[in-house]
Amino acid sequence: MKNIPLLLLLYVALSSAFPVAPEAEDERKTPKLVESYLQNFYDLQIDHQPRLRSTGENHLSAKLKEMQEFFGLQVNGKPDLDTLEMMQKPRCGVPDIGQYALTPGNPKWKRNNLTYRILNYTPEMRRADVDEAIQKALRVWSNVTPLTFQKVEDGEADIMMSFVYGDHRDYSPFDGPGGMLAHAFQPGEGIGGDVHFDEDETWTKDGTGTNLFIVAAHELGHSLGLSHSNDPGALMYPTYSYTDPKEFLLPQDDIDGIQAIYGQSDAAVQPTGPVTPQPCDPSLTFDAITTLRGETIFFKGRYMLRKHPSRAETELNFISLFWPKLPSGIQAAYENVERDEVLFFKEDKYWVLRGYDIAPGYPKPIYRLGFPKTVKRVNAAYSDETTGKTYFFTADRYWRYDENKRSMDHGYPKKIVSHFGKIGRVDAAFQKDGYVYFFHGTTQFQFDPRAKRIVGQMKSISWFNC
Ligand code: 01S
Ligand code: CA
Ligand code: ZN
Ligand code: ZN
Repeated sequence: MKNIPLLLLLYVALSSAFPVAPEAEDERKTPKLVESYLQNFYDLQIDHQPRLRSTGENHLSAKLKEMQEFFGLQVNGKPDLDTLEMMQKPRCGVPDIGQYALTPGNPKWKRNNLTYRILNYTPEMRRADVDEAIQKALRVWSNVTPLTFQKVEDGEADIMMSFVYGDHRDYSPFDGPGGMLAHAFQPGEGIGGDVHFDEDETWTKDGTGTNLFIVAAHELGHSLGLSHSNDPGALMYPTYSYTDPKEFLLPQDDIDGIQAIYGQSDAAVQPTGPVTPQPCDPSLTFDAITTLRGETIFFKGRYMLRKHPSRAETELNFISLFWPKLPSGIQAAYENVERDEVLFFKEDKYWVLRGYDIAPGYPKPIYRLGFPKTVKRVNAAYSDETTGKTYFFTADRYWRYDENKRSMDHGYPKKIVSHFGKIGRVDAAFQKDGYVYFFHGTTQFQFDPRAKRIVGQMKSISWFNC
């Protein structure tokens, strides 16, 4: 069995008929509510098939403990009254927790000091660039665990990596360009831990072709015992999505997964990673918000949440999926409806979106808009369609820009509090249907520009039908 790559192993584990384990009896008596709740929100797999489990811990009880921990209940793994009560409360339909998955059977390396070897190189990349991509991919995991990786040049290493194509005699042939990009074997002897890259892909060190670093980091997750995650932002999510290696941060879901196997890093300060935003998380805050041709786009880290006025659900995407040229961590954005443009700001630079594409020649420095060179960032912006004035927020001041004259109005900056009232620092702002919405942490203020006063206060997530 150790000679079959990960995906086949998954299949075998789910389909074979092992003798009924004692815990399966308990699972049958569990109330339907508990089962369906844990299925919906905690990725509980119920196939009424016993599974291969090395810990011997009841799967359902483990999920119950996870849920009890999340809600601050007594962690006993039993569906007691408090737990049942919590499950019956109305809630948002988005799962609560990271969706990482361990490989069935929970295989893991028994040593923390592992070796790796690069057996051959791809002709499309310089050797040094391959070495660097692999080293960086290993560091992704060693940074958050007690694991270390040492490169060896010959002999048998724990993790053997190679570029191969088509049928390469492990019963998992590659499929030519596209489709399957690589695969890896779960921890174990021999082929265990090994990584194969499909040589029919165009491997690169940047965003063209297939980025070797990103795929290697994902495969190494398998080599260490992780399976695929349901968290769309996780590295272990099954599909490839490009992130600039210079900006890459291991998502929290993957950190949680690998630490569940190997424990925390030896570092004094435990590293944390980006959490995939969940629209109904009441603690959600935003980097920037803008309207775009009738939709409202909320920016958070490398993500954007898209809300269409007539659609109930909110769409979560990587910013890079729509606009590969934009960085993550957009700090301000506004729409100029008249010109059908959206401006994005990060640090002292801005980009212009014309229609659905970033205009050529950007980013440009924000002093071109009339800011003094001492202004290094904009926190929020919105444009008033009716007056053609755009408002920029920096710390406790705001600036006013004239879209018709294309210049900053005189007499600015002014104090935010003098015109908008006690809204504090502004994280994000947008204008919609005559009102301006200001976001400050998890609080949102509705401002009426005609009455020049705040007319409402809501949670920042009020737009997502939670
Ligand atoms: N390897 O780890 C994979 O997940 C395979 C699919 C299995 C059938 C082996 C794969 O190549 N998946 C594609 C992929 O992009 C979709 N994997 C790498 C990644 O970075 N997510
Ligand atoms: Ca392929
Ligand atoms: Zn292979
Ligand atoms: Zn995978």
